[in-house]
Amino acid sequence: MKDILTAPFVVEMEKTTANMYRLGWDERNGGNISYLLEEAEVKEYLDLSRVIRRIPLMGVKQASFDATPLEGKLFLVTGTGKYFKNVQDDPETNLGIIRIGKGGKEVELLWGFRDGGRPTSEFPTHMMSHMARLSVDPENRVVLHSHPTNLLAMNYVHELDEAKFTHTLWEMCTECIAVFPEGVGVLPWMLCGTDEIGIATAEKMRDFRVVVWALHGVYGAGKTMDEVFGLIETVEKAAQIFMLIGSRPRVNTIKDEDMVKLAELFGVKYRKDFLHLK
Ligand code: 2HA
Ligand code: ZN
Repeated sequence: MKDILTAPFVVEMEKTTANMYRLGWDERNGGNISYLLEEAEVKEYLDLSRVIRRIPLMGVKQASFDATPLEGKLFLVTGTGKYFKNVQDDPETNLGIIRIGKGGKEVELLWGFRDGGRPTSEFPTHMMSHMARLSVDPENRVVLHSHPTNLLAMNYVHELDEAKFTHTLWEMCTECIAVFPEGVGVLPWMLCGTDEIGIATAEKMRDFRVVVWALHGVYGAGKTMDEVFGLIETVEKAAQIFMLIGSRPRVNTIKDEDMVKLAELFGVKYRKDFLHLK
């Protein structure tokens, strides 16, 4: 068996959490990531028949929650209450590799959470988001939640209408419409760690890879860690420009007609209804 600490997926998770911490997006225990792994890639590092412990999931309504499509699937996931700041120094305590048990109501721990820890309290929302993304993109593997600073600030001063919010972001950097042509979904403030926010997030995830949780943070999803990280950093950059402009009068802007040219140049399918075209 190879050393799990050298596995590319573990190293990628360490680097991503460290980056996000240093960007100031994931203070304290803020943020969580789940990474769907291939059995073949994990088998090189772990004996998949060795279950360390079984962990029932909290925050799910046992009767209605159903993650049957994920049964048997393996995930690398950040731990509840754990700090992104500490992942790189002690991955085995702050991360875990789990296999989804019956209906997704419990998981089997195969590695990690060495101090008796458990997956992020947001894991049910992650599972629902994975199912939603997989239904529209069978290659989706990463779901990530974070509290990017400027995006959060923007939530306090910008209308939370999806079309308007997306349009403003698209105006803030030329390539935004090419990076997230489907726009961003926006949910109103909701209580986190509940079935309700999980269901609402998953519903948005059918149409968007980025879903803003108003006054809280953001969920991102994609095929690779780079794709999801790139999405969030582009949205955050646009929000930063918006906040830097503040209430100063805008002298110049990117026009909707220019955005169309860009989307056409990149050959992306974009939300035409989020633009005001003549
Ligand atoms: O994991 O960010 O939303 C801590 C959080 C919960
Ligand atoms: Zn959060």
